[in-house]
Amino acid sequence: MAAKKHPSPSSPASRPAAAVSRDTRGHGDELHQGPGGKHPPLTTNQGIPIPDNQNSLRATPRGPTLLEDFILREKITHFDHERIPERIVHARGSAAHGYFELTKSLKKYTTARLLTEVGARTPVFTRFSTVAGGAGSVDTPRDVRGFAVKFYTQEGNWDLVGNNIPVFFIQDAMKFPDVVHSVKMEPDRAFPQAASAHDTFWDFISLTPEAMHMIMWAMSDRTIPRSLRMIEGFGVHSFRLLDAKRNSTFVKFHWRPKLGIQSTVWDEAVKLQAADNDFHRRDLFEAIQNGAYPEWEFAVQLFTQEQADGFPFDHLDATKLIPEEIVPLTVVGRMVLDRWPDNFFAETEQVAYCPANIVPGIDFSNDPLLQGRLFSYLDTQLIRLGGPNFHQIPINAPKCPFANLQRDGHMQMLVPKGRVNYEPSSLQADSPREAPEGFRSHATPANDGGKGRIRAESFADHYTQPRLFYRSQTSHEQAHLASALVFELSKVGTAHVREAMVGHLRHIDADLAKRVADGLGLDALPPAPPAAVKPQDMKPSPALQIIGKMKDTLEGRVIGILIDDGSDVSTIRSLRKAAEDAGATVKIVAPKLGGAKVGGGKKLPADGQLAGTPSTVFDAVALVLSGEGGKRLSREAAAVDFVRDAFGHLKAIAADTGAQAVLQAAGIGKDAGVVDAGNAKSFIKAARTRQWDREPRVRTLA
Ligand code: HDE
Repeated sequence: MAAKKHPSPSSPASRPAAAVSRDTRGHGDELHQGPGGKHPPLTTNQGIPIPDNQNSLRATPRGPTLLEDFILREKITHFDHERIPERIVHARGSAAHGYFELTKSLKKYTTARLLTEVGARTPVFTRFSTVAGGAGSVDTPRDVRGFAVKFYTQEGNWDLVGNNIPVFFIQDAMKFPDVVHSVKMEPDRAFPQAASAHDTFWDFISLTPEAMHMIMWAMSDRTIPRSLRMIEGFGVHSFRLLDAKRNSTFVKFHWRPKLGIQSTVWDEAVKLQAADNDFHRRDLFEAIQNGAYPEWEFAVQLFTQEQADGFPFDHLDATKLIPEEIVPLTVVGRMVLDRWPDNFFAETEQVAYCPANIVPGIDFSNDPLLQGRLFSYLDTQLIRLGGPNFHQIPINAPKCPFANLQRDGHMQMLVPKGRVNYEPSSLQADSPREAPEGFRSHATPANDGGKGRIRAESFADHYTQPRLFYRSQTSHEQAHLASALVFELSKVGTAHVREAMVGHLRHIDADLAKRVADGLGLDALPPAPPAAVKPQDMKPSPALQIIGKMKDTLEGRVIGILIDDGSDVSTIRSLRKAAEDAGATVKIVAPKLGGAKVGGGKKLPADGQLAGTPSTVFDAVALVLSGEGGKRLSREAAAVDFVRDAFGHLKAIAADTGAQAVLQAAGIGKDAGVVDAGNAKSFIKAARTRQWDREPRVRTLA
């Protein structure tokens, strides 16, 4: 009996019982199945063709379902296992494929081919992440960003697993579970998600003086980046480069974004969490889809043991940085990300970075934090990816030949041939043998001092570098940092924790401590804890700023133009042209997605509907409205907020005469960043930066 056609297989309840057939081919024929093409037959994982993907095998048309239905069981079982345990840290991430190109040879220092062959391109897969939140959390919390690069070199995979901050919270891997437990959601209540502003984090930090330098960075605008395309990256630890004779030079690795470094302001980051949970992921995706490939310079700081001995800090302590003013950066290459992954799970989720993946010519230093990491990543991946063969997953597999005698285990994908799975052996001509030119470690002399659980005295200075960081900032950035501390500590319910933190700040900078104490409403400055080493004044390092280093450019930025029926088309056109000429992307926002009838009655389609496209997602905004449109939108909260937030987030605003009604409703006065929409040139000039001088007018900073 032929099946009676039914328009929706998903609503079988509406189907008359008499029309039901065991032969269901043809259901859905009337549904639109997308563009034509050559569709391969649907099969099970065993390759068995599936004739019906709509109905399970039932004993009768109305059930029960049969256990025999291997197609259903396979499909559901696979679904049940679709989630693997997410990363305990850095769970939320976005990644892209690309390449690394060497521009300057480091031949003098290393044998690593990727660092010696100028012009050679090495494929990379780079994953950016937040640290504290779960995989489904938002993109713009105040948090450190992971910056992990897998180089698929001809000599094996090298993973440079870094962050967007050059120092870390702790000096010893022993403390990592503690710092992570403290920042994650509190175990009894399961909140807050993706936030450090809570008691357990600040409790741990207030009892961990070595964290103070990282805290300065974490409370700075570095942790609220505008875009993943605009963050710096750091390998953090000292590594070694080894030449052919295994002579060692120390090295710190740096990534510097071509678009310049840029951050949001805190209120903007908070509102972005509502406007677009995926703000950074979408931004990276759109840039790559549009061919505006994100790019970073790769730079090294090279220094000898003798130089290191002269530093006023221990470079093996991951809470310390080497100011660029002491050891300058040398740019040796660039990384371009030019391909979005085909599948998020297979690639971004399953990629397994490991600082222990290193190639001949590069080596580790003794940094005790790095040493602990060398153990942790493989261990976590064994459980996260389900067994010892995760290196065979395509995203993790080296792109050079690899062969060894490791065998079997869960999910073995390879089919090794022959009898020989041991070494030494004499039975098989093609069994793998040792490679004399392979990876060798530096013969580092054993440290003086005996074995023990000892923290070196050279690690004891916890306040000099936080002071260096704070004092190197512009006054705007200092105010942001002090305000961030006030914000975070105001979410801490326990008074003694708040006070202990202010006590630490007194060692860093007296004015900072006072500002934060004032902001918290403390009546008196709490006592400073004892300091093992009195902080020193280092020469300020302007390289540690963001504002001072921002590039004067609109390249890679996005301008939003709010329009409505009757908007002047020539103003829109000239703003668009000026913005695009300056390298920005333009998006039209209108009350209706279908667009607005602009001057001349032509309809201009919108890229975003006003209610769902607040100004937080733009770098600068323009309002081009007729008198009528301006009046209408001045009564529309989304339009008033659009311009009020742009003003509050220190963005340039262009407005024509019709738009003045909206500006008035938002209480916006004139300043250098509020310009006439008819003057595209001055708008572009204002849009190239944030209006920092406006800030004291719109919010009270600590
Ligand atoms: Fe990680 N870290 N980490 N970390 N880390 C992980 O590995 C760990 C540290 C970093 O996009 C985990 O596969 C220990 C510093 C990034 O997949 C885990 C210590 C830096 C990523 C782990 C540190 C990092 C991770 C969790 C202290 C900057 C994400 C899942 C000794 C230099 C990589 C995983 C990606 C991920 C352990 C400290 C960066 C648990 C024990 C310092 C970017 O193995």
